[in-house]
Amino acid sequence: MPLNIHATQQPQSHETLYVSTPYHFNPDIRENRENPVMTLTSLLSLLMLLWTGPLPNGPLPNGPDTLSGTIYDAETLRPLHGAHIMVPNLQYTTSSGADGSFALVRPDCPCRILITMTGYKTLEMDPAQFTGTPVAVYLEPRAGLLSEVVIRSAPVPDASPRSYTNSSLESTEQFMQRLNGLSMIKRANYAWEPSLRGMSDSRVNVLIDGVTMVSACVDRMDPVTSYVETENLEKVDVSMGNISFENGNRPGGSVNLITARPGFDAGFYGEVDAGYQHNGNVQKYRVMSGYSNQRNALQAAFTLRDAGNFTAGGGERLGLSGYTKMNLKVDAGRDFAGGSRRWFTWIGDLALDAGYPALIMDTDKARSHLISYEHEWRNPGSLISLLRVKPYHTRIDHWMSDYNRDVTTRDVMPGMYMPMSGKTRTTGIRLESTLISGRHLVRATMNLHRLNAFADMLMEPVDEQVSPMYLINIGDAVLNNAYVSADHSWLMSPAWSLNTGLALDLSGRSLNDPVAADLLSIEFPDASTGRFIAAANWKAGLQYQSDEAWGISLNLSGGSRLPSHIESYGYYIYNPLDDLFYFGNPGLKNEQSTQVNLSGFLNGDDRLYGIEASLFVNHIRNYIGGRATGDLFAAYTNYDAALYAGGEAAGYLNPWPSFGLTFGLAGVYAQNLHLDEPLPMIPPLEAHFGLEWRVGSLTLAAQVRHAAVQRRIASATTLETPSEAFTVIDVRGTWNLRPDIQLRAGIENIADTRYTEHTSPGNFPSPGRNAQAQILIRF
Ligand SMILES: [Cu+2]
Repeated sequence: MPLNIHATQQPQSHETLYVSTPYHFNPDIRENRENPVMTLTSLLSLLMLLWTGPLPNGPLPNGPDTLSGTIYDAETLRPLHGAHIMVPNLQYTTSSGADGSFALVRPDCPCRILITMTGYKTLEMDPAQFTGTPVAVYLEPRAGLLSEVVIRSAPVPDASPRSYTNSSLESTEQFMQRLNGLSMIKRANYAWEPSLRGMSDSRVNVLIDGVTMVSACVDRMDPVTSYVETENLEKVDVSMGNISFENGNRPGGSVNLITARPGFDAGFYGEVDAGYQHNGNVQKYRVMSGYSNQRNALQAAFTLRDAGNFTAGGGERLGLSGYTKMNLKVDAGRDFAGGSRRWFTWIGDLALDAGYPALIMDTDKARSHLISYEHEWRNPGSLISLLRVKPYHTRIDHWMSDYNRDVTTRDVMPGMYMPMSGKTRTTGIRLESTLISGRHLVRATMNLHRLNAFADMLMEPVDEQVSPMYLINIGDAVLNNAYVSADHSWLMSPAWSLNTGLALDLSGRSLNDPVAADLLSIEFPDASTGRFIAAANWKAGLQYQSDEAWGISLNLSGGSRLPSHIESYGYYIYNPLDDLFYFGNPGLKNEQSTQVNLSGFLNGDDRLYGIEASLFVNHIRNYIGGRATGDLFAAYTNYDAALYAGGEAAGYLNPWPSFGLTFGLAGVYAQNLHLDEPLPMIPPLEAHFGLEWRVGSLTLAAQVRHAAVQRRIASATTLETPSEAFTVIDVRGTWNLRPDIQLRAGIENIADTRYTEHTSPGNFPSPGRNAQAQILIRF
């Protein structure tokens, strides 16, 4: 018998907090007390109570017959109106009132309570968790149009337009490229590097599950995004500008690649998929399998991709554009009573014979390992709702050479082979905590890590009479880095909230190879290779939000970026953008960035339509860039100032439940104010338009992407050429043949347009028409 109980007025007073997660908490209080974190928690609760003042008493506590609580947005702390609270088997259902409160008859069964709301992750709770005063329930928002790509294992009818199903034919990079303001730098047919608002490399922090991993190739062949597979990702969290402090503070923003973890109590399960792409004869195979019971979970996934040379639009076949790549991910988890979980994760990746048509050499072999252990406590009954401690270690080894190239006729170093190797190691620990009390939410992050980097090369003349020369490109750089940040959100009234944050970057660094240190001190006699540097960052933001219908926010921030290990210590590093060999400068000053960001959103009733837009200005002092010091060489230097300004807009329209439209627009203006010329590698104005149509078990989608001309090019610092406008159309279809069998097919670049991304070096063209098909079987 269905039962509807309407919400009653509840004050905002709570003792218990539940944040939506894919799993539930054990409500056993005795277990909670045994948790070592609880003592610290109790102390902090007391401090927090003194800070926020005493809490008023709730008039309608949880009793033997009723369940009551209030539902909040876990990010903004706003009460959520219209969330559904239900007991699936019994069809008990209610929804939250204007102040987020609800009450429900206590079900007399060993069943679960589901709390759902469009735009939020579903939270599962146990009726036993509703004890004492009304509980506070926090729902985590799903993907925002401009900030996240969420990857799901199955299509979700009410998912945000920024959520995509995994096991698709697209790579991680292809997914990410659809985010407005994010473009891809392509040097090959894989391992694309993300650029946010025209900024890349060390101006963007790319993390895997919050872990700092540093590329080993001095020629930027191996962006960190290349070390994970799309199918292993749950979501990609992108933050543009330095608004979010959680993932490090960089002027361009951060990209956190969040991998999917196994669930508990799933028994034995698995997935096999095979895919083929005709352009480049690309084959992809993946096997994933796992076993979990209530307490333990173990899962392994292996992916193999093999690609030949691809054909650009119009029919030109590009030599040296194939690759072979393998990736293995293993997760082991244990669920302890009292909301505590431990995870061990290993991600191993191996790429062989990967060609880089845009560069002068190719990767012979690239190998990486990421090992992490994570202990997570979710303490619903306390002030610290989340605490995560994560030690980690990563290692990357990279070998490249030009043995497959004709070096006798090239412009750079003719008649000379230049095999190179590079390696990086990071060892660190990441700590995260979320504190919620009343109308205050604090997120604190600490990331301590040591980076070891080394790179060297051999110059082997084709003429065997001449002896080869050995050169160290990075002579054992050691960087001990500490990053600490605190981010505070205060919900001042139901409509207004204030966000403030502080972050500190500290780095003690040295170059330990004495020969390399001597060589650099000849270039820069006044700078010492060993030094300690610090950077402080601040932010303040004010937000107004009227219900779910519309909102606007203004953010100001000041950030300071430490020079990277290559900018500080690189030696004789070839840059294909200007054909010059670069020297690092150990005496570089920090880049100082001042940013203003204005953004807003508007949502129609029942998610019929939605629009989000952002405008930004980013002024950078002491901008780090290359400056030619002769016909062949350049050095990193601080330019007085640079300016970036622009914006993004994204929207969707769902006129019928089975039909949806999306659009996006992004543009950036970037100028080197010191040289009074455009900054190099800035993406042109770009727009995209998509539609999706669901008919029964069939989903059809089409995407149109248009990039305008880019005539604003750098000439003093880079040998850049203007790029032409292009339009690319892709179509895709997914057919759920049976619940456990899915077929996918699609054609990319259907018109076989020849096009070049402006951000790709050497006018490297993108693939032409590409037909693809894939089968996925679950068991
Ligand atoms: Cu390389």
